[in-house]
Parts: sequence; C-alpha cells; structure tokens
Amino acid sequence: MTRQALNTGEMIELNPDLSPGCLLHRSDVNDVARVEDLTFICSGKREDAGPTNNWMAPSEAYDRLGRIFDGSMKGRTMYVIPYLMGPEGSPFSRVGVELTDSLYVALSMRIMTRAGRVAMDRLAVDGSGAPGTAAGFVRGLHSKADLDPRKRFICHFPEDQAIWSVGSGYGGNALLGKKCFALRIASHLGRLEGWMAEHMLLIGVEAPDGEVTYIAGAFPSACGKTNLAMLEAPLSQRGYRVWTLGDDIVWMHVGEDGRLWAINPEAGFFGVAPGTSYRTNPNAMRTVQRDTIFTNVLEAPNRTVWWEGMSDPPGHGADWRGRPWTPGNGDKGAHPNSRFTVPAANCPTLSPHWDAPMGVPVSAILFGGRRAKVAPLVYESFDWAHGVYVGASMASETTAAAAGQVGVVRRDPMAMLPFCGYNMGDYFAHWLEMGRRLTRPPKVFHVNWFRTDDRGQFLWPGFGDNLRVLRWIVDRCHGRAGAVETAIGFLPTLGDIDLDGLDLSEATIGELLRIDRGAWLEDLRDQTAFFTRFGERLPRAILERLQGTVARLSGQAYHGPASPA
Ligand code: SAT
Ligand code: MN
Repeated sequence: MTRQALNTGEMIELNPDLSPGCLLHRSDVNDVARVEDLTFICSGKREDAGPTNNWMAPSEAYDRLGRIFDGSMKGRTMYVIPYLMGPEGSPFSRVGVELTDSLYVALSMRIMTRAGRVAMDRLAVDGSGAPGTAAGFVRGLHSKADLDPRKRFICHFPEDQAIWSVGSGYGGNALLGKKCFALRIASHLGRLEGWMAEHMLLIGVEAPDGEVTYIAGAFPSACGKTNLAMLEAPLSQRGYRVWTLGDDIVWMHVGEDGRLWAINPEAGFFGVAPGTSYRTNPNAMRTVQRDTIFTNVLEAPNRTVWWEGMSDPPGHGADWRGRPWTPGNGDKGAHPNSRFTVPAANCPTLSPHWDAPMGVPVSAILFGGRRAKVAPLVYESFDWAHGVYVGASMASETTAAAAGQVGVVRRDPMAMLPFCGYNMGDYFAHWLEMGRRLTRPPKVFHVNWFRTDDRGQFLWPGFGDNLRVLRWIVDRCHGRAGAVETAIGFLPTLGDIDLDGLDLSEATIGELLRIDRGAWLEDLRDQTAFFTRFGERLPRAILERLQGTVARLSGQAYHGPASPA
C-alpha cells in the first residue's frame, strides 16, 4: 500500500537515511482542518443533539450524503479497514469498520488504530456484530468524493452507530476512528452504558521514590496536549518523570475499587507539528524520527521535513502546498495545522501500562485552555460536582485545528464542544452521575499555561516546567501539599509550588495566581448566557455552582495567594 501511494504521488518518500520509513503527504489546499460547520449529529430528535451541535434528521442526512456518495468511488480502490479502538483483550475496546477510497486514510488508520486481524478476531469472538450491542461495530463510510467544500459533510448517527463522512480527506474529518467514533459516537455509548469518552491526554507522573500518579487532562485541540503528554522534566526536577499513555482521547470506567480507570483507545499520535522542537517537546521529536507520516509540512532539500518553530529554517524548500519556498518569502513553510501521524510505540516515554486491558486509575483530572487573561495558573475544585462545573465553564481561544477564526475566546466545556455526540446538558448530567458512582473520585483541577502580561508575553515558561504544577497537583491528590481556599477553588500559595531554578519575579508569580474579580464576574455573565442555552436540560447543580461562585466573588474581598485566609 505504501508503494502504491508513492506511485500515485499521494505520498512522497522522505530521506531513508535521515528519516527512515517516513512519508510526506500534502492534502488539498481547501482541506486542511476539521470542519465544525459541516459536522452534524443526526439523532432522531433535534433536542438530543442539543444547542451546541449541528443537527440533521437521519433520513435527510442519509439522502443528501447518499447522493454525494453515489458514484463517488468510481474507478477508485475501496479499502475496507476493520479496526479496534482500545487495547487488545480489553473489555472496554470496541470495533469499527471504515470503508474509504483514500489510501492516505488507510495508511493513517494503520497507525492511529489497531487495524486488521486483531479487530477481525475480536468480531469473531464477540459474535454477529449487530449494531447497537457491545459486540457490534461502528460502521464508517468515507469518500473523498471530489474534495469540494460545498459537498463536504461529516455526519454521525449515534442511534445507528454509523458515521458517514464525505468530501474531506484530512485528519478528524476522515480518520473515522478518532473524533467521529472514539469521541462523538463513544460519548453517546458511554452515556447509555455508564462510562465516559473524553478529549483528554493520559499520563503517569513518577516521583523519585517510584510512586506513579495518573492524570487525565482535557484541553482543546492544539493547546498543548501532546507536549504535556510527553513532558520531559527540567534539570532542576531530577528524579521526576512523566510516562505517556495517550495524547488525545481516553475512555474511562468506574472500577470495582470505586476509582475511575482510563484506557487510551488510540494506537498513535496525530500531533500538531508547528512549534514542536527539541526545546518544547524533545520526546515528540524523538518519536517522529522514523515511520511517521507528515502532512502539510515543509520539505527541505535533503528530503527531510521542517516546520515553523522546529529549528533554523533550511535555505529553501517546498512549502506545504508544494511551492518553492525561502525563509522570509512571506508564506508559512508548514500549514499551522500540519501534523505528524506516528505509532505510540515510537514514543520513548511510553508507559509500560499504556495498553493494559483494564487501563490505569486516574487520581486527577485537569481542565485547561488558552486564556490570556482571567484563569490563574492552577486551581483545584472543591469537590467532584464543583469540578464538573469548572469543566463545563471552560473557555479557550480558538486554534488552527478547526477551520475558522483563530484566537477568539469561546466556551468549550471539557474541551468537548466539537466532539460531544449528544446534548451537552445531558452530558453535564452524565458527569454528575458518574461522580455519584465513584467512591474514590479523582480530584479536579483547572490549569492555564497561557496567561500573558500587558505586552502579550506569556508569564509562565510552560513545557517542561509544567511539571512543577503537576507536582503540586500530585501532592494535593496524596494530601501532602498546602493550598488556600478562594472564591473559585483551592489555589497554591507562593511556597506550595517548587519554583527553584526558575527566573520568575514574585510579581510575576503573584500575577499568575491572581484572581481578577472584575474579569471573573464578567466571565461569569458569559457563562450564564452560555448555560442558558441548555434550558431544561441543564442540571441544577451546574447553575448552583455558578451562583455560588458569583456570591463568593461579589460578597468578599479576595485574599491573594500571598496572604492565606
Ligand atoms: O480533529 S483532528 O483529529 O483533526 C485533530 C484535532 O482537532 O484534535
Ligand atoms: Mn484532539
């Protein structure tokens, strides 16, 4: 299949000495990111898709897309891809089958999922494969058709366990195991069956004494999940290390011990290339040295790849569109949403438990986005229900991962706004219900690596130094670290985070942990407007927690982190 892709020009072979097994793909210039406007949840009832999803009646969707599909694969090879989401032998794993006319998709699915025999074996063991049963499989139909954005639709039929995607060949639009199945369809299944499908990374933080604490973290697309998942400890943090289990999606179940157990349903990483470097994410760089498909990056003259932020640029090259490029010619060499697709097995920090059938027990859940203002570096929720509110009220600046404007703050509950396969009001209720079943629930935190000063400079160094914040989180989970109670949750005081070796002024740290009452109260008004959209479907607990925050913030003067209450 790779040879075929090289023959057709769908893939370009990179330098076999410098980048063994690596391929370059250029997508259509009109097809470079997920298309949220063209993504639909086709539930029988519009209310079941909810106010944050596009909805189309199933009959209309089958009809409209059917007409685009009709004849679209004529003269092409159709690939049939059976794939398993989740570890082999895990009771939580699920099978999908994707039909596609894209060789790029077929080759990518072989990396991102456990494709082929393991999935077939699983179906043979589980039985008929009737949809709607745990033993069934999710049916995915995909065609590039003619890549015309006006005939592009990504439709999900949660009640049929089916996905129809047409007119795009890129990323989450086309690799149906990922966002379409493992998040949109799986979130619906999880609600019916009492588990959770979440847009989260999964890591184990190992302390010098060998104790490993597992953390899942929800961040919107292109907000640093892959960097955090592969974090390398800075020199001052010797003895600590981060184990990678996943960088995008987790499926979580209530264990017999009352804890929340997580698996990564994927088998590879589909990471954002620009900004990835030996400084920001050395383990990702090591991961993509071989057997990687690069999409929409720059091709350097020695047939290796380059992207903005990786290193000094080559003297010239072919940009992501394949056009001649020189540094400073005014164009980006790599598209801002260019990606690497690579097997998890390549990752040097991959946890030995990453494919454990029962998963790993999660001690902490992180929520975070890009917030230049408002959100402090880190805070801890009061309890599970408050944590659900913190996740539900998340907001983040938009990125290049989805088509549309970049840098606009929008509410993105649990980083699931584009990925929840049903009414988000019901989704919040499901989170609350999960909490009632957990006798040892994870602690819930909010983090923000992206706070800026008045000149727009990031206040926090980020990347490896995020470990300092993770250490406070881990210590809170084990009852070892201090905190101060504030109106929004527990914050670390100045002495609670190890800042040794960091060149940060007290003023900067104070600013990172400051709660700007005015900005918060304004944000709470925006939250209220957002939650109002869910009407009756919004659980009371969310509104109560919001009102509690308003009352605490307006009723009392804020005690800063330097002056514990
Ligand atoms: O949806 S993609 O898989 O293209 C990537 C993302 O947005 O997280
Ligand atoms: Mn993602």
